[in-house]
Amino acid sequence: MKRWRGIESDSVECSKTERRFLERRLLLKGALSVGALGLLTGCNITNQESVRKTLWTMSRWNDRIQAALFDPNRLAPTYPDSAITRPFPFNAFYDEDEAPVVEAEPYRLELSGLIRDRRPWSLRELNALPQTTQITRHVCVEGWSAIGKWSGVTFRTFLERVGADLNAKYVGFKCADDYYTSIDMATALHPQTQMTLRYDGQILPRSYGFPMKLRIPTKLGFKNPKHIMAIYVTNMYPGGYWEDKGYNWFAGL
Ligand SMILES: Nc1nc2c(c(=O)[nH]1)N[C@H]1C(S)=C(S)[C@@H](COP(=O)(O)O)O[C@H]1N2
Ligand SMILES: [Mo]
Repeated sequence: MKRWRGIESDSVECSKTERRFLERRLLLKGALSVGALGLLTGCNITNQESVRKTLWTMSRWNDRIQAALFDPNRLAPTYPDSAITRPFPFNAFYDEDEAPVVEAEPYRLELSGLIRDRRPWSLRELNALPQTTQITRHVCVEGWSAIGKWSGVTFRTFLERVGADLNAKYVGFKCADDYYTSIDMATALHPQTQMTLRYDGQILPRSYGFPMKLRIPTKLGFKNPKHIMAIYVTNMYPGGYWEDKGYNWFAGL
């Protein structure tokens, strides 16, 4: 309990409503286990900055535990064509008509960081790589899920092809909107992690991430970046759009 003294010493009681709100937020964001939450229910915590720091540290620790538990060979369930959700829901931090417009030409996927061959890739070159298809379930933290059919290049194939350092810790993504996210290398190399170029047999529609998105059926929806413009490999924690606002970074299913 010693570690908590710093927080308790300069804090005051909070109201039942505040406590409920905090507990809900923490559970929603998966930042805390129920056991750890118990430590907070006395709620001597209104020193926002130290609470924020403590939760951040715990969340990063939680990420490491989740990463250690991740089984690189366990496959997400797949479904028949008949199970596909139609129409497939759109989601972003803006309305559908505001989705970015990216032109197929002169699109070039940029590569940087711990990658041997960092030359940019055109859509035509990406389409020339071996393609795979998956019908899997997309799960959004906002409380919906849907089954979709995505085709593209197995991400591992691409990473090997460009000579990415497969021992590096993270792969980061920058999108055509202000979105960005990052994943652990084990997930990047998972056999179902896909650089997606097609949705349901069509060229990936604008709403669903044209010209290219990452489909990761082992992670929550917000870890599936759409409209990817740049990919980098790094050992420095890159964070993400929602992750930097407090969502759990690993966000595995
Ligand atoms: N570039 C970008 N990628 C994004 C998002 C976004 O706002 N911008 N939202 C994420 C979230 S929260 C979800 S649930 C899925 C939604 O993908 P969909 O529109 O194909 O259903 O995209 C993810 N990837
Ligand atoms: Mo989401």
